Amino acid sequence: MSKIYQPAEAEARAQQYWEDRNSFRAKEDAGREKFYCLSMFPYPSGRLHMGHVRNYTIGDVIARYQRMKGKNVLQPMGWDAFGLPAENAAIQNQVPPAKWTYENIRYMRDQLKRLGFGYDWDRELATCHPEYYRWEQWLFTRLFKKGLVYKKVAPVNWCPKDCTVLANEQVVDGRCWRCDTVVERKEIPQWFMKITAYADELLDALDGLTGWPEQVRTMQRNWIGRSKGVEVHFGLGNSEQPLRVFTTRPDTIMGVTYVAVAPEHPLAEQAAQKNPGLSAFIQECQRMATSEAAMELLEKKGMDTGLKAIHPVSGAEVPVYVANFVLMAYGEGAVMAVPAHDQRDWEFAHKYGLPITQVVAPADGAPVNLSEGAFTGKGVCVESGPFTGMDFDQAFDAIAVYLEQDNKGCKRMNYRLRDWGVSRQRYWGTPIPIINCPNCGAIPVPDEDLPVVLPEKVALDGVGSPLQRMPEFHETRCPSCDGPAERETDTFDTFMESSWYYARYAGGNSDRSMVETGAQYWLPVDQYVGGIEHAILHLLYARFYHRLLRDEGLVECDEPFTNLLTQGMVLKDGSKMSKSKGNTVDPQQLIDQYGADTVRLFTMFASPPKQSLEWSAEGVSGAHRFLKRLWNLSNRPEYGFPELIDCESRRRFLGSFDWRHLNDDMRKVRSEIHGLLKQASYDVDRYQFNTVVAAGMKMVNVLSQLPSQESLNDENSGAVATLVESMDILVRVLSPIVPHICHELWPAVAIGIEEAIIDTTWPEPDATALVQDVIELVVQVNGKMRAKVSVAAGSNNEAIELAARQDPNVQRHIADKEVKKVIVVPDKLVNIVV
Ligand code: ANZ
Ligand code: ZN
Repeated sequence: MSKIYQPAEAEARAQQYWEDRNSFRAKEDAGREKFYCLSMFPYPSGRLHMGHVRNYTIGDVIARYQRMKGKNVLQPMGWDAFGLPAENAAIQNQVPPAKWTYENIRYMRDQLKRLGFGYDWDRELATCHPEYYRWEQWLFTRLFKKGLVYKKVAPVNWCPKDCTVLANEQVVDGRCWRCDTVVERKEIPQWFMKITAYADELLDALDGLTGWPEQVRTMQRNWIGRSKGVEVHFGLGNSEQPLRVFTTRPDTIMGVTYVAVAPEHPLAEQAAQKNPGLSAFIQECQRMATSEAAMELLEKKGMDTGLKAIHPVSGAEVPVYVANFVLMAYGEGAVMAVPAHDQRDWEFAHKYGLPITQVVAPADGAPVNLSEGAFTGKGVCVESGPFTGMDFDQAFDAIAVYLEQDNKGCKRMNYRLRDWGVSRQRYWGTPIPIINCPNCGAIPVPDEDLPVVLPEKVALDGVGSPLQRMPEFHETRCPSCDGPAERETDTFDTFMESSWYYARYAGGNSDRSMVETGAQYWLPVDQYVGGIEHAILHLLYARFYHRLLRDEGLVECDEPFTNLLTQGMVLKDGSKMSKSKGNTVDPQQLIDQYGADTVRLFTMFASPPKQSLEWSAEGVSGAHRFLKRLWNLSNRPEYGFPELIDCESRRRFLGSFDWRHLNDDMRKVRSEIHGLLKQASYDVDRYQFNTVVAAGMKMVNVLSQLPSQESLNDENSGAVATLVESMDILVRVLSPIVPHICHELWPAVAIGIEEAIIDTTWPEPDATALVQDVIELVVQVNGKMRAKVSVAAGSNNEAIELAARQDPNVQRHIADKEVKKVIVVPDKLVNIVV
């Protein structure tokens, strides 16, 4: 072994070794407990960035640690290969998206291998391969038949100059990012997946996801946004159809002084036909942003339609307004306004001079001043006719019953969650497996015609869709009537592919089924690691898709990810490392300069996984210096002793060594090492890898201070044994984090069989080493051994006798007998004669 630490060579040797032995190939084994460890797969953008390195190092450390704990580990890797950047690159560099993507994959795969991540590369997948997306198409046609997907008209951002649909991020200040043309809203037919059919299940199951951060569960709860409320019907003079509103505060119904509808509401459109002022107002509203966040900041504006609605309880007439803060997509797209008890309604009423009527009072009788704002708390109903005196719950039920009996409303749940629009007017994605026939409508592509393969040889110019210019792609025949028909040229949202890749890995890349039966062994994922930015969409879509797979009989469990770790951001000078800020550090350059282990060590040591990591060049070189010190420990003369020349002889030497013969100094050293190991074992279970590294560093400090021995003899065997055992512990503890250097050091410094580190186990602290200066005594009763007790070294005979008598087993044997004599042989035994 080399005297100098040369990471590049050590790392190449270790990686070759793992590859030759297929060390990370995962195989189902019903007799062994499995552990499926997954890091979110990357978009093949070109090169790994520090965020990837951090994510994948955390995952790899967990996977390697679980392996050392005896688990059967699966850790796969693949590519989230469809997406917009490939199209942009294609336009800029005149290279087809497929070619660009495959080249990036090749480069990034090499980078991942160079970092020594223990992936089962046999299971690698890229979502842009037809072998992958064909199953997505297949499932979509199944869902079509079940009614879980449907087509409806929905708005998109449209650039009239480029004749192309723009993603939200391609609209900059209302203009096309490429040609600066003002973007228009266009309504086009699109496909939707019925995630709302699973809203309750997705929400309720969050309670069981105790292995997820509470923050993520809360975000998902709010996203689904289930509200318990009442649907109320207001009469409309001459119309059969009532005006429906959704309210969560039916207790305020007697305080309604007007109703407001969204600008897109049919009633608003109807009223605008005879009212040019109103029509202009509605158009103005539609030009404004309609995102909920923007809505909060928007100045509240409205206009009277002139229509009157009839209050379902009092029969009074109230005006109908169009208001810009009412969302068409929420509830019924209309609200009953209660200015006394809703701040938004209050402001609106003030602005337009509408009455404000108090109908709820605080339960404690406190006064309410409605001239300053609404009273929004719950309390008791006042001035509310039959409901006066009721509290919120009583009024809720009573009003719902009243409305139900009169056919003017009912209790219901409302959700913020919308169905998932999966159509993208993009080229680089999975073709939607639908054929549009003028006679038969939308017909799913039959199984035998799947996959619908995306043509890869295309030139992109950013104008229109290339698929629409390829009659050989879109001109087809109807599977139902055989007449001429058109294939869909839209592709799926790329969240589709990332919603089920974890299941595909588990089943292997089978061409017989979407998810092979072997997947049941691995699923669910035991540990998922990724960024918090995926807290809602990706993780919610995956939970939804998992249920679709389950209900199709493809997976058995209910949830895809048992434990979720969301790693913190990588920062530089306090702000997020990102291309747009121009403050990125290229991990490749670090790997070339210091080696993979240094990069891995730095990212694990700098902060615990959940917290943000501040980049530090000093930290990187510090990590490198530490690895050199670790390496130098292996060059100590002791490992050159003929008696300790290989693992086997070291193991024999330790096996025959009696730790009770350690002198005080060595006992202290050994106790320190085992104490650090105990700490590290505790921390590694909680994924606090920074303090595991810290424990390793302290061990190196302790061991570096041990004086070197020239040869092995009776005098120094304790010191040598302590060193040999400690190095063994140290190498094992660090091996998940810096596997390459540990792979090299293993045969040189560790005990056990002369095998690679990959098959080793996590060390257990020796309890007797932890207790400093404690000796163990045998306790006999009438000459028969009944117990062993530990006492502080140097204890007097009384203390020893007391400890012996207190042992439960000893007590049983002396309980009802008379103790005649107690003989104490210091450091050895106690004999109680009864
Ligand atoms: C009357 C009322 C009185 C309301 C009161 C609140 C307080 P969540 O909890 O988010 O479900 N609302 C209903 N549909 C709306 C829409 N399309 N656009 C904007 N606002 C809408 O909120 C439900 C409440 O939001 C409903 O209860 C309704 O106002 C409003 F003192 O009805 B409430
Ligand atoms: Zn047809």
